[in-house]
Amino acid sequence: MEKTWRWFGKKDKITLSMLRQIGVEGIVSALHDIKNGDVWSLDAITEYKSHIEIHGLRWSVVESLPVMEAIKYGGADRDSLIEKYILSLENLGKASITTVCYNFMPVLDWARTDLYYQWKDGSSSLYFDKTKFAYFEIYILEREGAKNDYSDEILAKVEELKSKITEDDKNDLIDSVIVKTQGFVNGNISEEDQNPVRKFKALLALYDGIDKNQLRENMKYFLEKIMPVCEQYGIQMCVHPDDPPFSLLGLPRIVTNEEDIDWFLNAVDNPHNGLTFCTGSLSAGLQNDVPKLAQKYASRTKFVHLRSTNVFDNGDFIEANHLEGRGKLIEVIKIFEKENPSLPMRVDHGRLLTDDIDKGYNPGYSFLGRMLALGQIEGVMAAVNYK
Ligand code: DNO
Repeated sequence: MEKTWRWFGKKDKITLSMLRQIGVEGIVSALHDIKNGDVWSLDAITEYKSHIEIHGLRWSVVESLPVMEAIKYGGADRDSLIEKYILSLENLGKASITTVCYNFMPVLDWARTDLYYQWKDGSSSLYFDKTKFAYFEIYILEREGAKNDYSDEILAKVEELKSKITEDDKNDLIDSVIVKTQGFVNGNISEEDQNPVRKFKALLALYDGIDKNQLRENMKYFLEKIMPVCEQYGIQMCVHPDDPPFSLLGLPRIVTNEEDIDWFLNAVDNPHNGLTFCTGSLSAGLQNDVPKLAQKYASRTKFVHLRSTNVFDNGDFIEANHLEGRGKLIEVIKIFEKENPSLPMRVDHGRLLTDDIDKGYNPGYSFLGRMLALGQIEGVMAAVNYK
């Protein structure tokens, strides 16, 4: 597979020269400065692409071209937003950038409660604490009916947390769930928002009455509209699985498991409608056998994200070392190297290790942590291809 790396543009503290030195071949990036929903002009795309190429690399994958909420919930302006999306795709096609990752998750692009969960060795990783998330829904968002989504055991832990949580802890939790994890990926909430909780509640309200079937229909509608431009320019659309792959905040989730993946691939059975195979997101769902899914969907996979998780009995999950945990990366790499070896692959998330700490990297996107993982994955690729 092609060794790619997610880079956040010229403001990224990790430079293209650093990436070249560690053996990265392709860049995964987006025009992060363009407001969500606005058209990516051919000029802006070409300028960005040349900047990457001057550094001896190529722009391999767009991650992400964000799908606006109104497209997902089927708002009145969805057709005009899809028109703009098509124009961006057309411009990407003209610039020969043909792999486009996106997601169809309502409101949140991904969810974690802890960005610096401490490991015994002094490093840290991302973590999802189910009790904290339940507390966030029940007592910070005050979402109606939220309690019904949790077991008595979790609810008892939530009450315990409520009795001791400080104002600072609450603000940290808000910051982690809806600000810090969202802003840098062009999510709905950014550091500049004065009242993120109010804004978040308003976003959730947009999905009142939208169930799983409706969200599926809206995804199908979107895909059908964009397939002609994808066919014309050879663009491979690849949806990212929901992270985590289970229901949150009372919102429907439609890319979580085998049944979901079958559904969207069959609903629009076109080779340009594909999957981003994220071993990390999929592994956080106990229903998923990750290598089995990799084998089944290898031909419809257009892009691979490699990371792993461990899921605990209480429903929490941690981002594991890349070669450990439920992601079963060794098996997955073996499958993709055999079935679809030209795929772009990026190491996803890494721990904060030694010099990474205090560098202010985006959550999950450390330098040394990801570099270590890239080295491990490169080693596995070399081993599985050794004759
Ligand atoms: C987080 C990422 C997501 C992902 C998008 C794809 O680290 O996995 O932000 O890029 O959901 O659209």
